Amino acid sequence: MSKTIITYGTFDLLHIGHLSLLERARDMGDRLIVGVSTDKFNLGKGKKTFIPFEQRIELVAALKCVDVAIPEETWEQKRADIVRYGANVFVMGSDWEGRFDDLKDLCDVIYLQRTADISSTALKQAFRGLDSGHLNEVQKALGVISSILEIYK
Ligand code: C2G
Repeated sequence: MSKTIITYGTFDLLHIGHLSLLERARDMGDRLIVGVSTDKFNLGKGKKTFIPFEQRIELVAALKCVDVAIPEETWEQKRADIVRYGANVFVMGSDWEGRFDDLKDLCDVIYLQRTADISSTALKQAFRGLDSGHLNEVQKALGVISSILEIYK
């Protein structure tokens, strides 16, 4: 009996905390579905992303531990997604502890320990200290990463 895991996130400036969460989630089952927050949805969360949605979902979809990446456009879509993909387990990091317990009638809800000392917010703060020239270099470098992924598609 195959086991499907589902999780959601912004995954801005994809970092080891995101990867660790996704790999631990994948290891709990046979298939991992990941909802990636659109830029519009993030504005609703009061989050301005550094990397546009199209690149964030491409980077997440390229990860070995991710089987399906879908857009996350609303808070409410989780229930329909869980039914649509037959998810057995909903996983989030511990910073969301308790927030999605209402989904327990549909599937198991598990919160995994968040990775300490790294966050997209902290990375963005570090970038804010750069002048615009350096910031352009960083964005170009990040753009190079997604074009490299094109080659390996
Ligand atoms: N995470 C983690 N360790 C970190 C940073 C993030 O384990 N150092 C986890 C979060 O707990 C979350 C996932 O990685 O489970 C994605 O984190 P974000 O991209 O910050 O997601 P967020 O903006 O919190 O959006 O509907 C749910 C929302 O889409 C979650």
